[in-house]
Amino acid sequence: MFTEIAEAVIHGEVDKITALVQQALNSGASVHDILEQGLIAGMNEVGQRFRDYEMFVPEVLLSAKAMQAGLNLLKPLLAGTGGPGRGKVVIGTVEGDIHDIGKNLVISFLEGAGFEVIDLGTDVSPQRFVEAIKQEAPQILGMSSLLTSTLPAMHKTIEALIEAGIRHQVKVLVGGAPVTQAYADSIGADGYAPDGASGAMKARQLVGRP
Ligand code: B1M
Repeated sequence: MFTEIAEAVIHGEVDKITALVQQALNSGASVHDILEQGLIAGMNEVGQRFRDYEMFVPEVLLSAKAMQAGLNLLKPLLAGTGGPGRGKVVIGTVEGDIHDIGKNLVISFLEGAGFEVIDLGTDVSPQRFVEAIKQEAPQILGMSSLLTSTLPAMHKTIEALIEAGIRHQVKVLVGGAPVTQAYADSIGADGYAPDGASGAMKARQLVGRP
């Protein structure tokens, strides 16, 4: 069942994925297993094939669409651990980077944990982050980066917060495949999380409500 879901992601079968995920849920599979062993496993294989030049951008985009369709079905089920009122998170993918599937998954977990989330989308400049912090006054700023080449944009954004005199107003949480705890420490972020579930847990710790 999970292999079929992963295959549907790999082949970008948007219509099929909804039926398969629904079927898995009906049969009692856990959301965690559908995510990890189905959708994410499929996307990891896509990444491997992309790197090996066996898949190209148009096919990867279809896979991304299929993954998102599956995620949309799981999204309401990721809720339930938090209850409302944990605080506000402004989040975005950093400048130069248009990957958003991981960010969207993190958002689902944050919302599930009771956070209000303002999503700035992708390719978000440091200035845009600064403006959003001033406007929204969130407790947490979340940044996602999937490209090694856009990692420095996280650092630039933290520097922009310092320059604007608002660094102390928010806790900064960072994540994405090339991000590590050591990198997060080196740029002065307050937290790092390797995946969506731990992202929500970290966010709760950062606002002092674990
Ligand atoms: Co691109 N891409 N891509 N891509 N892509 C990667 C990231 C890559 C690893 C593929 C590879 O070479 N194997 C590689 C990056 C190498 C590197 O720099 N280290 C790469 C590249 C090179 C590129 C292009 C440069 C390719 C090109 O054009 N030559 C280009 C860059 C475009 C740009 O951004 N400027 C590009 C384009 C694309 C598509 C547009 C085709 C598409 C994106 C579609 C979309 O997002 N809407 C795409 C995709 C789909 C991928 C792969 C295959 C899948 C990414 C994904 O969605 N994973 C990816 C290979 C891979 O990761 N296996 C790849 C599933 C997702 C659930 O995981 O995003 O890691 P992830 O998110 C996780 C965690 O990282 C974490 O939690 C999430 C959930 O568990 N997390 C956070 C993420 N953000 C977080 C924030 C947090 C906390 C945790 O707190 C705030």
